[in-house]
Parts: sequence; structure tokens; C-alpha cells
Amino acid sequence: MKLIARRTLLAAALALPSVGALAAGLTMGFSQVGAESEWRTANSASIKAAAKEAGITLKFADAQQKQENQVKAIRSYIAQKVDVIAFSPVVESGWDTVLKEAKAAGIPVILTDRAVKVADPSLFVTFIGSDFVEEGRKAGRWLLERAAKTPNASLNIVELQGTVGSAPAIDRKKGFEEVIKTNPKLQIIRSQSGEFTRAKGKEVMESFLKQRDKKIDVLYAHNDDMAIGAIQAIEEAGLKPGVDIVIISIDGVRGAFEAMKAGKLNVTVECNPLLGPQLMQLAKDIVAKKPVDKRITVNEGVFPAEVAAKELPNRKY
Ligand code: GYE
Repeated sequence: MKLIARRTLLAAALALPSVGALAAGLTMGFSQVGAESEWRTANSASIKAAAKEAGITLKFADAQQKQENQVKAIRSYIAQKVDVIAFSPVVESGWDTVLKEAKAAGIPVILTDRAVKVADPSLFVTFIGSDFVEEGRKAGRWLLERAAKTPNASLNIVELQGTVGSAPAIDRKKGFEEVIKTNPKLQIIRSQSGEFTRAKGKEVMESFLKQRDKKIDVLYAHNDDMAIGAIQAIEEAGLKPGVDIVIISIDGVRGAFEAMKAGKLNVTVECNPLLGPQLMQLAKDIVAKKPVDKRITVNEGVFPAEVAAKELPNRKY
């Protein structure tokens, strides 16, 4: 603290930029999806901390899950002539125009967490984030193994999808379906968006449970928060989550490990939100005109309930 204070005073006296700016002198505009989940909270915290650590001036805007807010934020970063723009696109499509504007202004764009569908891939420099199709496959493989223990039983699955049109919702559905279709006893009987939030996950699960035409054996939730919301709905309906209904979700946040420890969630597929340090390094490399890979993925695991108690103290988000 003292050292920084002294340096800042010195810098002020000499009319020099602050310590952070001296180290990198870089400004990043970041447009975040929102604050819809535990994953997102950890992701935002990682980005803010890493920017500070890297001496990068961060302009951060929360879009409250609305694409129009992200477009506005990106336009304002262009107007402010930031050095680099990074964003996590709430949905996949509809970005061509604003990204062309960034390109015309000569500002490099980094995608983090979620991908976009654009006609011209040169509209962004690189994309750092998880492989969501693979996460869906991992969830599906876990269920295949579980189903192999009761080979004659048909299993009715309900699915809580993430935000409509978002890369993780599209890809996690795709990867899961690709794997479970190899076993005709596994059928998705209902599928609806719970918008990646606890409240909506609970609400949609309640409506699934009210339709009594078919028994629900399995819940596949595209994130932990929706699974946690659904667990409440299942308990309120007088059923035992994790026992009467097998529950699979994605992210691996602390809340999921706690639910697994309590026997209410069966497995979570890891999706690492701590992208900040790599993002800041990429920004520096790009501004320094160093070559970077177009696609950077993250290594992730699968955590069944059996290991939850042992793993919980090691979790960083
Ligand atoms: O799984 C979910 C969040 O894009 C990977 O967004 C992210 C997803 C994450 O709301 O919890």
C-alpha cells in the first residue's frame, strides 16, 4: 500500500500516468452478459481482478441479458477509442453490423465465454471459452453410464435450457442429444428455457411437474443455478431431488457442490469462469501485434456427487 501511495504521489508530481497505466497503458472495454448465475458472478470478478493485476484500465458494462445493451456498450467503447474490446455475447447472431463498426475503427475484438455467428470471421481476433458441445456430451455420457445399470428401464428426461439463442444453450443441447440418442430408452419428454437463472429454473420445473401425463426420471439443466431452482420445485412437490429424479447440470459452482453433498444433485460438468488472466494476456499480445490462436479452449472435468465432499474445499468459484 505504502509503496503504491508513494509511487502515485511521485507520478502525480512528475505528471506521469499511474503505476498501472505505466505498466501497460492499455484500456479495455468489456461488455458482460449480466449477473444471471453464480458462474457469471465468478466470471465478472475474475475479469475485474485480472485487469487490475495486469495494469489494464477496464471499462465494464453489465447488459442485463439484453443484446441491445451490449450493442450500445460496444458502440460507446468505439466512441471512446479504447485499445481493445472484449465481450461475452448473450446470443449468437446479430453482431455483424456493430463488429464491422469496431473493425472500421481499427479496434480489435476478443470474444470471451460465448461465440458468435458472423459471416466474416475477421470481425473478431480470437475466441476464448469452453467447448459447450463437449460439455453437453459429457453430461450425456454420464447419463448413458448411469442408464446402463438399469438396462431395461426407459428414462424420461426433462431439459432446462439456457438463454434462448445463446451458444451454451444451443451447444449443450446438441452435445447431450448426440450422445443420448445412442440409447433409445432415453427420451427427452419436455424441454424449455429457464434463462440460466434459479427463479426461472424453479418456475419451469414447477410447470413440468404439474403435467402428470408422464413420470419424470431425469432432469438435465444447462446450468447449476437452474438445477438449484428446480431442486426447490421438486422438494415442494414432495419428491426427493437426486433420488426420485436424477439431476445433471453444468458449471461446477460452489452451490452445485453443496447440493451434491446434500445428496440433491447427482453430477455437475465443469465450466470454468476464471477467464480473466488469460483474457488480459491476450489483450496485451493483440495490442502488441503478437500472433494469437483464433480459438482458445479451457480444460474441464466432470464431478459426480461421490467426490463432492472431497472436492468442495478445492473449488475456486
Ligand atoms: O454456464 C451459465 C451462465 O456462458 C458458460 O452462462 C456461460 C453460461 C454459464 O449464465 O451459468
